[in-house]
Amino acid sequence: MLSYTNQPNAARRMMRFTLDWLNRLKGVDVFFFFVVMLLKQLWFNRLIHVPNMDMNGYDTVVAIGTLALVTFWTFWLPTRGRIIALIVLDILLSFIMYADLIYYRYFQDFISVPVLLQANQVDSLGESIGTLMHAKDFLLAIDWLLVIPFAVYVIWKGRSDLRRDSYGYGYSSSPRKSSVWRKITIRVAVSAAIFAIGMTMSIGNVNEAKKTWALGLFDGNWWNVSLYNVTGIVGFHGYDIYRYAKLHWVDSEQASAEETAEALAFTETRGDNRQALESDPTFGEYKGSNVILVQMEAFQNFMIGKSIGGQEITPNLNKLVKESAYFSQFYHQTAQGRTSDADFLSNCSLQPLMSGSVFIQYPNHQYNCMTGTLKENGYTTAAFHAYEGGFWNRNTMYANMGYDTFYSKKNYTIDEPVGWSLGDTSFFRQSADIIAKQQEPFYSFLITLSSHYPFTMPEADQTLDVGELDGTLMGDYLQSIHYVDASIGSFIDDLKAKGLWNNTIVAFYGDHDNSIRDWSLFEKFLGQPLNDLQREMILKQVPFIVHLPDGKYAGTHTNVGGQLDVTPTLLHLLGISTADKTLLGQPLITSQPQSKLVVQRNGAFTDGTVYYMPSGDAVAENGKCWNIAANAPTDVQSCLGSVDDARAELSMSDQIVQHDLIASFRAAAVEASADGGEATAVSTSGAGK
Ligand code: GP9
Ligand code: MN
Repeated sequence: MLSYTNQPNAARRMMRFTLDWLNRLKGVDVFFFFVVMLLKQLWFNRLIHVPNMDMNGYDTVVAIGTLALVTFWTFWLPTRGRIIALIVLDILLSFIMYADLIYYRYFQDFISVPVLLQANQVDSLGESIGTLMHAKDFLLAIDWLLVIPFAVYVIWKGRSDLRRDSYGYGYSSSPRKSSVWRKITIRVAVSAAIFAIGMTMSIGNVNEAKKTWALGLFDGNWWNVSLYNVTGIVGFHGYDIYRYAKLHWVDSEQASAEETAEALAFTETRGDNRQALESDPTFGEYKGSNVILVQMEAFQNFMIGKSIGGQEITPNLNKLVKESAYFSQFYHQTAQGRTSDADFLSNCSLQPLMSGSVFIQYPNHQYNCMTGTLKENGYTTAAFHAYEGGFWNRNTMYANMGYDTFYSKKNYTIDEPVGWSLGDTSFFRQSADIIAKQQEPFYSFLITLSSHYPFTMPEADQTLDVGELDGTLMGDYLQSIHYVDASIGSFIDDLKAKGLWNNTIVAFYGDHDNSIRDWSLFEKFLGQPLNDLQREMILKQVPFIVHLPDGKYAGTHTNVGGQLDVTPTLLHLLGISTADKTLLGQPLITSQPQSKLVVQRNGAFTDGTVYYMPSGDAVAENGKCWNIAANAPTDVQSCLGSVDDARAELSMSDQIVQHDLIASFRAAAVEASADGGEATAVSTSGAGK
């Protein structure tokens, strides 16, 4: 029987044997590392269990490639150093995978640099962390039981062998110069080869995927989980660090003092305009009301009031627009960030980015979003969307915007699946139950999903007879819009039954167009040919419907507006001043309709009289100017006067978003008040937090 005191010696002998063996079979430690880490990645992939994502041949090749990229440099080290480096890498990568796993189970996303910079998001894991840890996760670290004691032994052995240099890698026993150089050359050559192989297997393959099945994924960046599907977990973190560094350190320059002052002056003018409207009787007319704001997926304005074969497509909204302030000349202003852009525009009243999404690229910058402002004013704030919480980086961005709670897919029972997720009828029903339990006053922001492209509805929910459009994208779109309309009808009934209809401002707007690009389908449905202006209006106009508790201001409002006017409109009605907030929009419900310019991300704009479409060469005079009433092109001179205003709005917004100028404005204001000087008229009230 082995005595207790003999055990350490046996263990030590075993370790010594292993070390000798690894030293003799050069590089076999790296081979083990690859096998172990590959198995862990396979296990990780199995544990996160993303639907439709299995580690196939492609993923394995990319995973080996990324492992080669994180290990190539270890060949520069002597055997013992390399073994320790590999063990450290093993512990580090396993730890990252484990952290990602826990985070994924809660947020359906992976930990990214912005998440790490925003500690309060991880905080929200809080009490539930215990339920997120499963016994089988232990396999991700099972090898630590052996490798950690082995690492300790190797370090200890290294120290005691230092004088003897028994492995001949420490250069302490003056080996021949030529043999040292030979070893260095071999190590550099091996590491260079591993690096080259790693690059080909990982980045080479990812680049191929980017040209084919992952086309546009790295530009859109809409979901980290989709990126993971292409890069693997190690590659994802490499890409995430690259993405962050490029955006925040390489591509970004600090805004100069002049640029900051210019942006401040620009937004102050907007604030002054809003302040002037605070003397209007509409300001504060609905002080203290709850607010429910619904962003409707791909809901275009041309659906309102339309019928097909004698059937109303949106009977519930048609009824609602008669009882509400309905804006018939209201535009979405989204760009590549689609749904997330609509959300940002409507809640934070700034323009979206030219490329990418603010939600993904600048989720930690400061904004004066409506959510945060309402929270500061005592509102309970919540967002509701029955899809993966990590999509469009909502988990991170919503925490920054000031939502107390974000109810995502995991908070819903998927009892009526439609398209991507839960059908809107059940989504509204389950959301209303949560809303009704909230502390008043509340702000609830809901995002629908059932009318998402390609609009495939279950047979039972296709209740319209779309005639010759049957089987076309347009036919499917009409079916889905009809279904969403019915869901909204039930939601309104539910709010009435719950006693919320009369003390809540309930507003709806469409997020963006339906992505159907076959104009013959629109023409068939509308029964007329469409010129460029009509197409643009169909594409860009979404409904904006504001139901006030007493039904006041009901009817069709023809003054123009855009998504960035949503926040100023609602805060104005609630009597919350936005004079010192960095917002671009203006209230749309005032006793006298205000004139304004609605600016699109591509530089197009309208004031309700003319519609300007820029030309591709960015020469203002080469753009096209339309007279809306005449539905015909007019002299470009009629539009040129506003081209610079539109461009200024876009560039000022970009400065603010990209250079985090709201943070600078606040810092300047704090400094000014600390100096006892006159505080600059900027928001000191936080970044929507
Ligand atoms: C998913 C939904 C869809 O959460 O917001 O986004 P989209 O594809 O319309 O931008
Ligand atoms: Mn959308």
